[in-house]
Amino acid sequence: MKMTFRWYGENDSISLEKIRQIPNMYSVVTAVYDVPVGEVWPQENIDRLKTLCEEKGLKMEVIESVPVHEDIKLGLPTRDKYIAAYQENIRRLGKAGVKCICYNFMPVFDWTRTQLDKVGFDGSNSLVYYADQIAKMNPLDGSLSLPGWDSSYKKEDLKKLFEQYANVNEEKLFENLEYFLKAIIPVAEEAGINMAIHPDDPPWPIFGLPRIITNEKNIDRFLRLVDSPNNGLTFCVGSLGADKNNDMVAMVRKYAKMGRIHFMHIRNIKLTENGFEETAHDQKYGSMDIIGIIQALAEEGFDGYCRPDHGRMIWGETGKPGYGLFDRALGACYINGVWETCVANLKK
Ligand SMILES: [Mn+2]
Repeated sequence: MKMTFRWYGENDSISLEKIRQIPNMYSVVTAVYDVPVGEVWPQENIDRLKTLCEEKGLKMEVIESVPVHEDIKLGLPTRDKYIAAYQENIRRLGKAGVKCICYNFMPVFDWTRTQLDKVGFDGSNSLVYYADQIAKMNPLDGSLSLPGWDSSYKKEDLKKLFEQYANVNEEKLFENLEYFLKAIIPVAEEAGINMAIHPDDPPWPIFGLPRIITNEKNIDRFLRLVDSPNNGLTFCVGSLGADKNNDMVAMVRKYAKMGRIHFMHIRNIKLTENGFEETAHDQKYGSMDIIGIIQALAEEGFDGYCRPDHGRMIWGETGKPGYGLFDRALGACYINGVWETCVANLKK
């Protein structure tokens, strides 16, 4: 397992020097952030990021994300030009030595939470999702701004998108995903890149928009759409685990055995009657069987990438919600410790 850490490029308040000092750190997870969705990333921007990382002793083998243009998810006639740009991005990233690309296929909204700074029992704060708060929200009334949402959407743009998605149910979204995969996976194979879809977060429909990468049945279907090892998963524990019907340890074991997990996002959440709260990574603070998951990975000989996912804000740190240095670094250390113990026990 190769440990990685998300880095938001040169504007990130967390420096590569600091990331480098987290024990066992191998690669950053980053992206070109200043190019609009659907356009080709300039090779020099990609190469510059790689050089910056390598100067600090880190690899740049994982990209999160190359975002998918809405026209592709909607299946509009204009999708082909955006798919051509996506293919070119895969080729260019392959040239730069990237091995894994994380992306998602969630309509309009990326990960969704209702509060970013819920104070926990120990005075730290973290992101939470409460169903009763979501029920009161209307994304079309123009008053809403939540993390993971593209704040550049104007009220009218959002209204139009919602109208377009009125014709897209789960079946249609699967069809559009299949069309996209059939175009990009052969390019990824040639470029030596593993594509790793991120599950929907949370794994259920939001605001009436369909979501499909949500459970074992749908992931099985996704993997069959293009049955190539390069068509794989970012297995995000905190996303899939928000649905208590997902048997996380069994799913990790199954997909790791198939060689289809390329990237692990490991974090813990505490399930409540009303949703979930992000917690410290350690087993005892949340509802996820983090140790069981890591043990399954070790037993299956997992050699892909892993990153601590969102962290809490601790020790007075401020910054991008979920992406502070301190708690994610603690998360990496916890994962390292459990992993090393599991691997050592296997050798006994
Ligand atoms: Mn994730």
